Amino acid sequence: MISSIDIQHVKSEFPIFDREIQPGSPIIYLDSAATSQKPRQVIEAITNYYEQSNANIHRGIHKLAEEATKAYESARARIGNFIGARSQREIIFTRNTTESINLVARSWGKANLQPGDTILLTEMEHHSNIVPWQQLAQEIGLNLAFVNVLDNGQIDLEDYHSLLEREPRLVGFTHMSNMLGTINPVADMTRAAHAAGAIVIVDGAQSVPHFPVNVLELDIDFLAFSAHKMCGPTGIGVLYGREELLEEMPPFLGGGDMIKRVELTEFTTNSLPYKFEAGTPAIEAGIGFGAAVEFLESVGMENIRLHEQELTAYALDRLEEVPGVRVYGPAADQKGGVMSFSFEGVHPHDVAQILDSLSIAVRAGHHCAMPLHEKFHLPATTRASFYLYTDKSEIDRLIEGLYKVKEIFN
Ligand code: 7TS
Repeated sequence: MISSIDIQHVKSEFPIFDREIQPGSPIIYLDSAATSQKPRQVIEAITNYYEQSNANIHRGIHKLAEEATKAYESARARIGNFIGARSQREIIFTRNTTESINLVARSWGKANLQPGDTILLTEMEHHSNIVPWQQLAQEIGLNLAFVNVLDNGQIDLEDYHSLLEREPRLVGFTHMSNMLGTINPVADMTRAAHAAGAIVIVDGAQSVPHFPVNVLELDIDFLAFSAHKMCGPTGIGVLYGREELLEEMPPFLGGGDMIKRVELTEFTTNSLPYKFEAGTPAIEAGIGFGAAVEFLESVGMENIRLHEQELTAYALDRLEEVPGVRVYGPAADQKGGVMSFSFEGVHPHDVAQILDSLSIAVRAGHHCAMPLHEKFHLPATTRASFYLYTDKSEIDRLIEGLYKVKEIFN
């Protein structure tokens, strides 16, 4: 397979890669699962808003307010198209994936769940798709069930189907694991969940940035994702929700913008999506998010997936060469560009620190997936994660770095 991305051109779009951490040593950024780097066009969209159109949105009738509102709302439309939503009313701006999931738990959950109801999650969830459900479970007395993850890093589908027999009201799972890189069969899992009478929320924090995701094709009810992992700014994310469900849900936060009319003792809610967007939002971040999606579309999501598949296969091969290294998760065709590994006899933080001294940025820890680490009897792992700007020579540098770790610890 030949990379379908002109990697040098893509890289040149990211100003941060001009930086040298030590003289002659540019950054090797292998921490994109935590947050991605930002291309010039995103940074410029944000700067341009502040320099040319800064104003609050949805309320002013002056020129600047009109421009700001138009830029923010066209970002929403672009993002809606990007994930195949039927309408912009289905695109709720939040702060991040975490807030999107909390919105569903607080709003849909409180309105629809009764004591004794079951929520089905998986053992490979990020804390943000566990803790909000635990909080709700404590409050209203729900049962939480978790689908087993197999040793090869895949969801145990047999266990999934048998847990669906408990008739959960809601099923929530990640599209792609941020530790194992596992890509889950969302369409099949959703079909089964719907057949069992559940609604489905998908955590798209690691999928929407890396391959084409279409909410209609997948037929999911909710999708949560964050701009900052997909070349966009921090401070903004999306909750996609099926319009019929959103219409029935009570607001999450109360305040300005989410109302139609307020009297001293009561209020009526605004229409979608504003019903869920209380207060002045991160306007520049919304505009930057639109620019990020435009950038990703110009490269092509299929191309990004092909490029990352090639990197993943290459990295798995090369990591296996290093004595003492063990990578977790499935084979390359089932996996995104996330390599969590252990190094026999060396603590993950030491691995990360030595790599850092070589200008290689990786993450060490539990990656907000403590239950999954426990499952694999690991206190922590070192994680290298890739994106559209990662190239093979950087994986080679990582491997050289790991041989250096070996040398130091022998
Ligand atoms: N879900 C998954 C699968 C994630 O990987 C993350 C962030 C989140 C949810 C939460 O996203 P946020 O934008 O609300 O923070 N994952 C990581 C990570 O792997 N390292 O740092 C953040």
